[in-house]
Amino acid sequence: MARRNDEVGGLLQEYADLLRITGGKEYKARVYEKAARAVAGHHEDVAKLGREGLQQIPGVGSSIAGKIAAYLETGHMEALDELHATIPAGVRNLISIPTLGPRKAMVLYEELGVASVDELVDAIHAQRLRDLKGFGAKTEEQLLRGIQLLQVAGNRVHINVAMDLAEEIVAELSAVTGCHRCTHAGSLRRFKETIGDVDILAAADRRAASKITRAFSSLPYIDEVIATGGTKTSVRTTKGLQVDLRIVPPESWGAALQYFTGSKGHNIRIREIALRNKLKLSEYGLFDAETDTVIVSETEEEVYELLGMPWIPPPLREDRGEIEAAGRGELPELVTEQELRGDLHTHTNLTDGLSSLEEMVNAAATRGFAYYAITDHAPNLYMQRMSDEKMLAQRERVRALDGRYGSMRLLHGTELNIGPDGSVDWPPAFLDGFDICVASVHSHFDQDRDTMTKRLLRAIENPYVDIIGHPTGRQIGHRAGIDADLDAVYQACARTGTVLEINAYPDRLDLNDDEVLRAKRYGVKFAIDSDAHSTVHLPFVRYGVGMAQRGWLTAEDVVNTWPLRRLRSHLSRNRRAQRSA
Ligand code: DGT
Ligand code: CA
Ligand code: CA
Ligand code: ZN
Repeated sequence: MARRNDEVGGLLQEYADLLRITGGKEYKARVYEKAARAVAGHHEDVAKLGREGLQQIPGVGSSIAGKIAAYLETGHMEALDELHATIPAGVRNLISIPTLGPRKAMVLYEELGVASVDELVDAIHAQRLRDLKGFGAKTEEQLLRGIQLLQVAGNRVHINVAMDLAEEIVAELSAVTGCHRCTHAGSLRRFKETIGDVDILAAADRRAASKITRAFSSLPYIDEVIATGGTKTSVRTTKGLQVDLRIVPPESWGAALQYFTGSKGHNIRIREIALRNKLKLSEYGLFDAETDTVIVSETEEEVYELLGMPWIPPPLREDRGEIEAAGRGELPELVTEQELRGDLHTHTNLTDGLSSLEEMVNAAATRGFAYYAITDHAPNLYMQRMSDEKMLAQRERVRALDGRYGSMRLLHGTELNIGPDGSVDWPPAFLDGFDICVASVHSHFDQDRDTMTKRLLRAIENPYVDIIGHPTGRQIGHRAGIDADLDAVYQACARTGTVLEINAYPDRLDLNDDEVLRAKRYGVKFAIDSDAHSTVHLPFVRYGVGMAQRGWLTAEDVVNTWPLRRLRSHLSRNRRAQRSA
């Protein structure tokens, strides 16, 4: 079984939400919310800790530890069950709508009986909200916009949720005797930012196929078997995610993997090329179009080769010019996770991180990084209570640790806040003390396009700003990105050498592939960063790499694949110009 931390963290968060909705004490809700984050970000599997061990997690006291232990033992959290009995589950879904808080959700439920997002939409259209205190035409408009944002995400899940599940299933099925190969395909293999359903492909002969199907259908976290035949089975997990399993004979593995990886658009083009070559390519394999005999294609490489092309990496398979590029022998040499030499945006528990400086640096060292930047929040994010003294004291600790982790070097940085007017937290003299500065928008997301563009341009022009963090500020399924003239932003970044981040945190993935492609055309450089708030977040960079690959980036485009010397000289060029001015 995978770590159960996210599951337990999810329950604690749900408890906090329901406490708020039912008008419980705010401080109590905050205690549970804090515990939820701490549990989810804790480096050890909560299922292995026991009551004593659970209490070692910051923010988890004896009462919460007791609840978690009981849940892990019985599958129930009594206090949560009690709240569930008083309030329908759909009411909690209401507060996932941006701009709808717990108090308003309760009013909607108590006054109008609204207990789901759909019922809320109906109530808005019937203008039933107008008579409620605290709701008006403007609220209605905001709510509808928020709901739209939710529905664009629809039933799709964040990529890490799908990946964790897929890797667990692949490990289970690979262990079945007679399973030749097993892997995930579909949008997950292409590293799309959200995943509709998980596609798993296995290669096996007939006898093993039924054993694999049985193993699949009886996995503990499967709620319902939707359909099952000889080689095709679809299930739904307890969390509501659909998983499709296909089993093919080993000699068709290459063709099947190609087919089920998609995208549909890419496959349509590939099939046309096959036809022109008198070949038939389908989910059943690769065939000679005239004799209908199967052509053995145990690997995807063979399939693409038969079509006269080199193998195309899955993240490129979106019919965005990759087939033409492959035909010309001009596929980009995509950046890989192994090429990343460092992470340039990470936090510690000095601000809102969960792990200590030492824990983060230790974990970074085990990833084999050549350099690692600590970039805690700056003072203008008031709730983090940063001060000059704290920052300088952290710098001392960083300097003292530097050199103790083999050849890995530490950079002391910060994540500045881009103020409403484009200014940042500290004056130049203080900024000059940092090795690296990320700057991000953390407030005033609703500024008009013109103001927002000027704001970003001013930050980009600031010689101390090295990287713009999560440039659009979007949160998948939760908050749309800012409105700005991004072409102007990309142009300014290319001119000043200011780096744009590909924030790898799975609910951000910002910039995304479309924007990366667009920015690259201006000659922008990128940084793939985890924005880790815990040691367990450091591996998220793989999703950032996936996004970079979908944006056709090579190592040359990504500054944190560069050797430290080159990186440092790039970062300091604007500052040098500033000092000599
Ligand atoms: P998703 O699940 O919405 O995140 O996206 P995909 O790409 O995983 O789509 P899915 O699960 O419906 O299908 C998996 C792959 O199977 C898809 O990427 C390509 C292939 N496929 C599915 N339906 C068709 C089809 O009608 N024509 C062709 N050529 N390929 C298809
Ligand atoms: Ca899929
Ligand atoms: Ca599917
Ligand atoms: Zn951050």
